[in-house]
Amino acid sequence: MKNVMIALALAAWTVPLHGAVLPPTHVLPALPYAVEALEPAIDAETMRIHHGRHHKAYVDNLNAALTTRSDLAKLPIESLLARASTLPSAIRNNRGGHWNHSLFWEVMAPPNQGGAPSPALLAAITRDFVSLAAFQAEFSRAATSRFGSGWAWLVVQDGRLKITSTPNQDNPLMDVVEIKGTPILGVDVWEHAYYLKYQNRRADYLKAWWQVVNWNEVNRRYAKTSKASK
Ligand code: MN3
Repeated sequence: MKNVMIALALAAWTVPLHGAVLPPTHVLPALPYAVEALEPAIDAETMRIHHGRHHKAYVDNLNAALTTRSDLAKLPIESLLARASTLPSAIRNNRGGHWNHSLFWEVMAPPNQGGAPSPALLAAITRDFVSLAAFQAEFSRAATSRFGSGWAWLVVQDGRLKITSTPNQDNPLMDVVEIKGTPILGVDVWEHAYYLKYQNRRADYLKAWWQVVNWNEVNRRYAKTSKASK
């Protein structure tokens, strides 16, 4: 009975007096593996802080920023990001941060457990970048040359693969970027992603990062975009 009373009290709390149900709040997704699972490429302490503090802060700050903008809180994610240029910076940065990190955890897997590019993805990579090695070199170049904080991406744009990078927590779904598309792989090159282990050696972080790319997830995301365009 006591539990029922608490449940009723909580339910009443989420429904304002005028009867409108508040939009759902964003939740920090659990990591799909243990914090130490990506070692030695990415150390446990970096993962613990990156997920538990940085990503959590984006989620918490996003929820706080949306409390006064229920109009924006109701929008599907694609529509929200597509109007990034008009968003308050707290919503643009924290929604981007939440989206980007949610992808980032999924496109990584413990060393040697991420599989390999599917025949379909490999064919597209070969078509658009000549070879897998050439693609990886160009992607790493985009990631190392991104000045300051940001991300490097592999996106699908009108059926073609493209490499791009964005500053801060922007991403290729936003209307503010030069190269738009659906991201299927992304790497965080903010210093908080690698500084504890690699200090200023971003190139070394990237070299190790390829060992923990979850190609199975990249393949899945690629297949989804090709299905959507048919
Ligand atoms: Mn980060």
